[in-house]
Amino acid sequence: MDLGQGLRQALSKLTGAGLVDEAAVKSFLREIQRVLIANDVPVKLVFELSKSIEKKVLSADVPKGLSLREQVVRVVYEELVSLMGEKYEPSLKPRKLLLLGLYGSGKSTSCGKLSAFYKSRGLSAALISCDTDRPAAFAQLKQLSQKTGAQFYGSEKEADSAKIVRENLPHVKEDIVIVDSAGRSAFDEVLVKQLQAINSAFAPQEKILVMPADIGQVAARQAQQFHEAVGLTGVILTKLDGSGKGGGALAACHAAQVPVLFIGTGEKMGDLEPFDSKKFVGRLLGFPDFEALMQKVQEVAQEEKLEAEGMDKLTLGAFYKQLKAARKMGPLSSVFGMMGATDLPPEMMKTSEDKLKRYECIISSMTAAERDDTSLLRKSKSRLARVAKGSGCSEQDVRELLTQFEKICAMMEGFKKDRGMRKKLEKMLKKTGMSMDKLPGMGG
Ligand SMILES: Nc1nc2c(ncn2[C@@H]2O[C@H](COP(=O)(O)OP(=O)(O)O)[C@@H](O)[C@H]2O)c(=O)[nH]1
Ligand SMILES: [Mg+2]
Repeated sequence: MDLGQGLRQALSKLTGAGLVDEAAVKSFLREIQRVLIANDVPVKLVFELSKSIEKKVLSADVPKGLSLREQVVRVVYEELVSLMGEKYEPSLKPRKLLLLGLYGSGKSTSCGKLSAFYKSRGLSAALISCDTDRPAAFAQLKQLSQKTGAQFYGSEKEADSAKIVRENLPHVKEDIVIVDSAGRSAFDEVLVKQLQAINSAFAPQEKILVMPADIGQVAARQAQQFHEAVGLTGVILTKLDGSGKGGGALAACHAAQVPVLFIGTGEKMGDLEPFDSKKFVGRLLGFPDFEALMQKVQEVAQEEKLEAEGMDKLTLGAFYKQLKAARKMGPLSSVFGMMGATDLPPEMMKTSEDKLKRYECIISSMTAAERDDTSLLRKSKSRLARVAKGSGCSEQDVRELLTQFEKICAMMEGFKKDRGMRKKLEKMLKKTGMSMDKLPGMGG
């Protein structure tokens, strides 16, 4: 199970629990610990994190408008963000970048991606091939430069990489100059000497170590070694698309105070993004725009306070309205999940257009009293038969509707302790509007 899956599962267990109390929070924290450790986040960091979550959740005052479960989600989000590090804002000033790292870490690919990134920001870019070890390295980088439209510099015959820099640099006119260096299968003296020579010939503002995310917490030690050899300004973590250990590598780098500048998320030239821990964690937890969502939850809670009571009982009429609204917006499972309604019967969320029409007929065939109190229909065969006949549906259809409705009522019962959960759900449906399109599965 990867980090995102594990975290989402733990969260949905917690938010699905009928009552979120101290015991539920503690068992949730144990699960989070297990997931993080299994995903190679250093144990020391995991314990610090869970201690800090526990302290914030159990001893701090819950901010206005948040229930305990929402508070837990918020704190977990914030703590994970601070575990993974800072957001990187790439400078758009002309500058020189040296990429280094071991074999196959993704250096050459990242050189190409970086040139594409800066070009998309309106800067011109140059690539200099200084990998004189691998025979195909020159051709590979040249090809990448053709893909991204970067200028290419190098010398296929020259074996001295520092000399390549010295000879080519004076001719480079581009804003962003990126040097691709040779790797080794392990960190050693030969590599260090070569990098130091390039470093002094090139004098780059940025020295960026490229590491694949699947090395997990080893990332910290590797960064340390390279830092001592040439001094690093940051790292690029590649292959975050395939690795469940990305969280471990990110956390380890942050703990070692090595900033993660970019992450690579695929083999294509566009698959590079400046690292943003909020975005990363939001995606992991399944809420890409977590802050907007949280704000909405709080707004809804505030409004709800101002409003008079009057919706203490869920009626079939209100249920029907809700059902129709839910259909219009597409699957809302992530919003509902966040608010604790993970047990919403899936068949209800998937109710077909046809069924909705049938439900509408059935409900409109009921008397106001029956809509207010469905037990009348359960108690009286003749009432049930009358509604079925009046709506042109079978008695089975009517019973099915009652059953679904009763399930919802039972679920709502479970939320009684949770301030105005039902009203929140109803308001979420009304309010969410455009911005919810950004959530997973919300499109269309
Ligand atoms: N899936 C994925 N593959 C990557 C990523 N970055 C690099 N690769 C692949 O990793 C392999 C090694 O990359 P390369 O740039 O040649 O590594 P180098 O030896 O450090 O220069 C190539 O097959 C790349 O396509 C990434 O972010 N995601
Ligand atoms: Mg290479």
